[in-house]
Amino acid sequence: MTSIPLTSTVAPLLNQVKLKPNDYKSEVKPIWCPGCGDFGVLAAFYRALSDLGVSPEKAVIASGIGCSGRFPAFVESYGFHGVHGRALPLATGIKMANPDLMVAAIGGDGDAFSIGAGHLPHAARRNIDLTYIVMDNEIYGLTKGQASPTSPVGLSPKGAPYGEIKAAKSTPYGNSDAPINPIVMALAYGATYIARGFSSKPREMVELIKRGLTHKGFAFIQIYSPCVTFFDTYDHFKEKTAPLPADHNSRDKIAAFKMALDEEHLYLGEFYTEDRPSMAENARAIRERAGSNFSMDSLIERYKG
Ligand SMILES: Cc1ncc(C[n+]2csc(CCOP(=O)(O)OP(=O)(O)O)c2C)c(N)n1
Ligand code: SF4
Repeated sequence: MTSIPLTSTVAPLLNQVKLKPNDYKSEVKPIWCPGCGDFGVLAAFYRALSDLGVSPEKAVIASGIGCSGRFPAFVESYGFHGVHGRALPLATGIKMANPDLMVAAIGGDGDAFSIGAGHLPHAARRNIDLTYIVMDNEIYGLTKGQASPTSPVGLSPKGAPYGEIKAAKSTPYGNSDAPINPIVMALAYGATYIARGFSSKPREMVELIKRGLTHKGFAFIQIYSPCVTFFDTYDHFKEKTAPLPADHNSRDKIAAFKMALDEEHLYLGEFYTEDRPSMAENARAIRERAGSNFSMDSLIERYKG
């Protein structure tokens, strides 16, 4: 078996340019509502690229549909605004076609955990070398406030267990579906970097994004990013979030599950990290095992008539 070096494919992309965070702003001005949590995530993303010294032409962002899906347009880099729920397949294709790029996928909780949920386990188990940032506002923002897979039980137009809600037309008598737990999902599926941030905690977010972007393999970052227009959860997250305890061992998966399942706190920080060969490394190792026999033409010949 070929030995596989555990090095991120993005290492050669670091410290290539000296640009300020504002240099990563595109000419397209965000059209998010004033106060939307997504602004904080975008600013942290600019800062992370600047700190890492990544050249804009070496970065690609893929997104699905939603307010969150507009993200790539606001970054001075390559971007692909795809269809609803398909950020991960897009990002996977981009990274496999050109592993020498830094690839991020961005989505909302609906995009990631509802229509696109089938893609998350496969990106995680393959350990594709990219960073997936999910801006979780616990509602469908773009389509005006329906319940999402992370909405709390009880969400309705008349009120909610927390936060102010102006519309939840999909659940007029209250949402009865239990919310999913994204960190537990990512742990169970085998993601090799798993973290949670909050858009009101900029410094912490920048560090998590930088760690994700430089991690070898699939990095999953859930970021609480309140939707001030349809479900204002700022006070809820300010009250419930807490940094992971200083003695949390992020190499211990069972400990990570326990912290993710805690009902008292919504912990922020790095839950889990692991070294495992990435999808590109595995593909390269298979090519090496196939040796000189590997060519598309010989493969086609073998299956002809
Ligand atoms: C195939 C398909 N189904 C449904 C929609 C309608 N739609 C657009 S965005 C969206 C949900 C967006 O919610 P989320 O992903 O949480 O992102 P947010 O807008 O909150 O950032 C839906 C259902 C669509 N565009 N395409
Ligand atoms: S509707 Fe909500 S998620 Fe969309 S831009 Fe406005 S505040 Fe942000």
